[in-house]
Amino acid sequence: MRHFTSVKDIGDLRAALQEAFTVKADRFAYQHLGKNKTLIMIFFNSSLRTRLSTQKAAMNLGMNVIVLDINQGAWKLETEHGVIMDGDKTEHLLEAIPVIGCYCDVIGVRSFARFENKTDDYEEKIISQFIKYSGRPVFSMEAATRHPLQSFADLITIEEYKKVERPKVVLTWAPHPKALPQAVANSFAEWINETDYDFVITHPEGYELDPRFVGNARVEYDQRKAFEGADFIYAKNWSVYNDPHYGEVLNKDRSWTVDAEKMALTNNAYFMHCLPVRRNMIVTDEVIESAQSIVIPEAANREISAQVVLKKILESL
Ligand code: AN0
Ligand code: CP
Repeated sequence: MRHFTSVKDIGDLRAALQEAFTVKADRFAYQHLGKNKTLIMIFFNSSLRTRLSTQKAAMNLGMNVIVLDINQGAWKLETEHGVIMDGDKTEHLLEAIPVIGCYCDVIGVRSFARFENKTDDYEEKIISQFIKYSGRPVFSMEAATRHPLQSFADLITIEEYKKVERPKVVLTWAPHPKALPQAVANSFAEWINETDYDFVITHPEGYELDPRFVGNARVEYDQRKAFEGADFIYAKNWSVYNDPHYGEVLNKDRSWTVDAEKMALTNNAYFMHCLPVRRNMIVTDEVIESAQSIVIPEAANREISAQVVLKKILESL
């Protein structure tokens, strides 16, 4: 595998999951792969889990790691082609990217949707330039439309916790005060659609996701109905996808918060969220603190998904 930006890059999903369990059982067995290899992680946005888990995964593989927060100490980057750079941007992405490529063997990029231009976001304008101009393998640490390292970790977690072969998995929208990307939800849908799980997406009207990601999932506008018999509840907020309200927050309706009364409708479902989570907006304290909440093991599996992806990239160098 050279680049990793979506589920299609991982190849056979069953085999990738098997590899995840092998890596998890002995995560220091592949130190030779990363010896004298350098990972540079570029962050255009904040992170706790992705930064720590990906660095840990790289160290498990024996790699050297450099982390750069573009907004803290680097030059302000121009990303548009053809502009006269007489404003506050000091350097162009078209120089910065190949320069970054000079100092490393693998590049991880976090660059969220900017909500300035839907086409730019959905064409993955930033990460695709890293792929084009860095000369290095590039992997997504959440780009504009997807967060594949998260979705892979989510799938590993579901496989670990599921009690039936084909669990009912429900992706539910939940309220949040600020506009968030669709990336986590898109990506979760894209990965779950590669399984044979019973997959339902529930959200208020107006929050329809891009049909390319919804795929064959059933969409149910009644959240309570969606929860009935669920084995996993995966909560996430996202802002509007459809025009003319792309990137907007239409409502912060707390009747969509995941609470104990709704969880009681499920088949004693596990509660999942990628984190960071706003308590008592997305989910009540009671649910996230309950025995059914698996948000911490889910976060722990980020180290494993990152290690499988880095291992596959290193094996291809
Ligand atoms: C980001 C998002 O929703 O895409 C990152 C989640 C992993 N969340 C926030 O910005 C709160
Ligand atoms: N889940 C996740 O990607 O968390 P961070 O934004 O903290 O990296």
